[in-house]
Amino acid sequence: MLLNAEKCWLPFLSDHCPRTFSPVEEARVELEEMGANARLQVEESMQDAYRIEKDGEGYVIYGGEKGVLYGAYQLLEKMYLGQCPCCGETKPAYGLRMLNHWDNMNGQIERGYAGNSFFFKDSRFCWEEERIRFYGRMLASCGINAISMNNVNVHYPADRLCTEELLPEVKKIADVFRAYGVRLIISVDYALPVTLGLDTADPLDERVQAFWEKQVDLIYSYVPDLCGFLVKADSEFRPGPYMYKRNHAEGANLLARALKPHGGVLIWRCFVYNCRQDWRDHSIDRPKAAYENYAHLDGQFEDNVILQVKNGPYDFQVREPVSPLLYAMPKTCKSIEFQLAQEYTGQQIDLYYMAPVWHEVMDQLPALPLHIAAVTNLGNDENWTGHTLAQANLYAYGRMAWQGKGFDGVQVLKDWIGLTFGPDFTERDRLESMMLSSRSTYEKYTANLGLGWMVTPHSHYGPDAEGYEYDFWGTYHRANCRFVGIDRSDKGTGYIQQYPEELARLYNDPATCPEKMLLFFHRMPYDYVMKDGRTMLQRLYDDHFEGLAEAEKLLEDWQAMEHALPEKDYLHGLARFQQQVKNARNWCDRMNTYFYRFTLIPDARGRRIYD
Ligand code: GCW
Repeated sequence: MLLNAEKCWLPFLSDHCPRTFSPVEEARVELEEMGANARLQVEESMQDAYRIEKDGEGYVIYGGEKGVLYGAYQLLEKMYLGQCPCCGETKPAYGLRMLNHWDNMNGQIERGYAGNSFFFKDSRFCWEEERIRFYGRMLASCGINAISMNNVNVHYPADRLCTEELLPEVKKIADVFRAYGVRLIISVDYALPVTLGLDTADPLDERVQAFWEKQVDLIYSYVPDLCGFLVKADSEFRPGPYMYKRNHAEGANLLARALKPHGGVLIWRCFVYNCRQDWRDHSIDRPKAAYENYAHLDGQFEDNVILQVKNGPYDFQVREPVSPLLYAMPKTCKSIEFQLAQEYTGQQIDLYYMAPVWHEVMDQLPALPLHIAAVTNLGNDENWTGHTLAQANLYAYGRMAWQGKGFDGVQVLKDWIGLTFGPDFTERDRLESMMLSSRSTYEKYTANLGLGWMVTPHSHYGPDAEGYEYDFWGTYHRANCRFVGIDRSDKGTGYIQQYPEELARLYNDPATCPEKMLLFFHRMPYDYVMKDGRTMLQRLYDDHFEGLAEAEKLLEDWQAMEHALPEKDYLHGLARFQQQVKNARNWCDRMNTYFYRFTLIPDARGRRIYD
């Protein structure tokens, strides 16, 4: 049984192949060692797709250049797990299956919970080829085909990644990733023309256009298959076209036009909102922002622009509705952005398997966007992800990006457990059920009924019911002694009207609104009677108590698995589950007390709520 963190879910890959072997050759050697004779048949037109067949001599993997690599990894995986490897043609649901690192060049990772960057340190590139190669295999093995290394908040000297200063280094790392079918994306600073000497970055200024054309030509002379640029503009103090009174189509098209002759794409984030709101001002409602900034621009973007929209309208809270922008803009190419980094979801200490969230989003969207992205949960920790079990989110994300609506988060988890802990791991059912219930447990003790943001400001870890209440970020719940939540119906902020009619109708009425999002969409009295007869307040109390009990059960379950785990890994997990129980207790007590102090209504079941 294996829990070699460095190896993660690729137990069948050994290090004995000479470095000169291509990833495909390497995979073929591994297959031979597993007793499978495999021939690879490249059919260029198949691109990323592959098909595995069996004949008298063994397996044949048909696929495009990348497809055969995906197929070879899939065959290895299936053989290791003892599953049937033959498949009809399988092709990815999304074209670009991206990971966005938020790594700063000083080595720190914004919202990183697994150590420091494995790309950068002390304001320069700093990477070990072995680790990057291994990372390339991890990505290819689950089908991810593009990554950005540097943070979307581009700080000096990362703005120089697209200049002569750092391009030779970008080229070197791109060469390593290329072998695994992974293309690079550079996060660029919209104000680069100004940094490098122009007096403006106005997208309609010809000098700015000429600047970007020249810069992009230079970049492609180093990295001819660069995927493109990723931009966070006019958001959270980043520069952007609004500084020049231009809209975001004008802003994005500037870069898109420069990239187009090289086949590059411009990925433009839609995370734009007023982050200087006055809490006294009820006329602004932050979740409305993305739609308000973009929806009316449909049809105005160049065809190589991809608008990258966060899955929810706020910011990766435990539970949010699907962003209304994902239903809008039929003429514009979009990408959906998830966050594997557990910023609001336990920071890779508390257990949180994300597949249920992805299912909710995909089940609800009538049509998937063409591309998908996720903020990584990786760092230079020995086990890549801080909590070893958080690796499952990366693996499952890749699978989900491949399978789209057909994604089965339970089966993928079973596979990940088998690959990581060995096919004979005796505790797999227990581990599976711990992970499958983890999101619901976390939601119960931290963020009930769609209430988010009750977290410690800045770190976003631990409870603070009013931490953001009087701040300028626009994330209020406005609790008082009778009500909590924001009315986003047609009588309130009108946010709900951004949805297609049928959904808007469903959400608009508290009686039909899904209860798990009740307080996101509505401002409700504490004595509102929920569908099961409990009052809303009692439901808040119960959820917190249940969440704590479930966190305690997770710890017990982990302790019961001690016999099946290597000591080091057991102890690593143990410390995290113990911390999770402390966290859950803190959340439970503080949140229940918060609501009790407002209402003075005790728990109907007589449990202790501190006053
Ligand atoms: O959630 C917020 C984070 C920021 C992040 C921003 C974004 C990279 O707190 O750290 O900045 O989202 O998505 O741009």
